[in-house]
Amino acid sequence: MTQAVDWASIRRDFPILSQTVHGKPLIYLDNAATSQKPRVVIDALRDYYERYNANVHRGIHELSARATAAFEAARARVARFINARSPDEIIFTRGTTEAINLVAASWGAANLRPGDVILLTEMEHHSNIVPWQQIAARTGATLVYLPVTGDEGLLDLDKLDTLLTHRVKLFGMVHVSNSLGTVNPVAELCARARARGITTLVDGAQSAGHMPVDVQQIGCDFFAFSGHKMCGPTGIGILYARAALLEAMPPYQTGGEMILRVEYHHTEFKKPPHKFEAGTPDIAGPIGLHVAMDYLDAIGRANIWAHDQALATYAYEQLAAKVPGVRLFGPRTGRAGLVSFAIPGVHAHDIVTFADRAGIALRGGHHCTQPLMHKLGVEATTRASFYFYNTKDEVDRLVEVICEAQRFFNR
Ligand code: 7TS
Repeated sequence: MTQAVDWASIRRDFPILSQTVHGKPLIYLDNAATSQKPRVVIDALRDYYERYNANVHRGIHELSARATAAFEAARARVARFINARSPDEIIFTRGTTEAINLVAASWGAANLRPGDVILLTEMEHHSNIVPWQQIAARTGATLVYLPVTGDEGLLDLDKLDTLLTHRVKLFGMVHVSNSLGTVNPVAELCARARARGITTLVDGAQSAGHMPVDVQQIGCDFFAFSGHKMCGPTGIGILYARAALLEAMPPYQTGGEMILRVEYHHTEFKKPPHKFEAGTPDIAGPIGLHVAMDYLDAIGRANIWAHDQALATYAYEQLAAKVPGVRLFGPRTGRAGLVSFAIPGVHAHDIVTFADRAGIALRGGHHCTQPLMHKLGVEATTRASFYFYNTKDEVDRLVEVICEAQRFFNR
């Protein structure tokens, strides 16, 4: 259920948005790369450094106790945010990329054998491809891809059953595509994999913080996401993993913090999640992310999702109607909060540079999905990605500027 939200007042929580760029009011439409931060999150970081900065899990002194309590409270908050069964299923990482690297290096090394198959989709971000290529090369496993249908950017689900062979050990899938805006039916995909005993990993970089996420309802084994794309600080990410998997997995990095006892020739590790967090962690990161999650839930993730979807659908329809020859990628309906498009004869980098002069922040390029770009037959797309502080007026201005850019470069 969505309810009336005072979006204009929420926008004022973001100090960075009330500035001009190249003499024009900033229109920030690069939220898929990173989101902006509300004042409460920035304040929480300063508060930590000004009042209780200390290392965690080791000091007996008061500041260390306070920092440790805040750090572990953030872990519990993440568990509630995605409905994990226990905080012990939450590992702090640097981001989605490190979370997936952890799974590939630890779970992959322990479970993959020559001839095994890692099934991915053709719309994965490089961070859910390259770590698997690396572990495949080390273990003798191979990579197979579930196809994307074409410009509408849907997964070819009819092919799934034939691809889910007994050789498949892991099925990795992106929840929301960062370059198409496709929302994949991850609960269904995970159910079909689980029925065959296949382990599943969902890349939630573009979904967490944008829509309600419930890992038990999705039914995945691993779920990875980044704090900085959901109003939190950079440098903090999350790996959710089912407890039984974490128990069985070997450590990722080793050293201080993750040990119970070390001898010169032998070490006993802590239990998860600490087994997977070697060294001094990012402490301010989880503390800031905790406040970000509270902030998002006060607005309501269903409200945010409805708002983002409405802006993206409106942008898609306006671009389709007003930009002659535009090629739009991803589904027309049911898309997440971004639009990705190409204009014949104009390079995406030229459009982004032109838009920048108008104060609009876009992204042009392959969006770290080069194989998908090759499949679509483009080198790059221009992408506008929205969040809850963006407005319909900003979309109107975007479409105006894209039309101006097209006239400018095609004159
Ligand atoms: N997976 C997806 C689907 C992503 O969109 C991104 C980042 C990542 C993984 C990696 O996240 P990180 O926080 O570890 O870097 N996507 C983008 C983007 O679309 N533009 O800049 C970064």
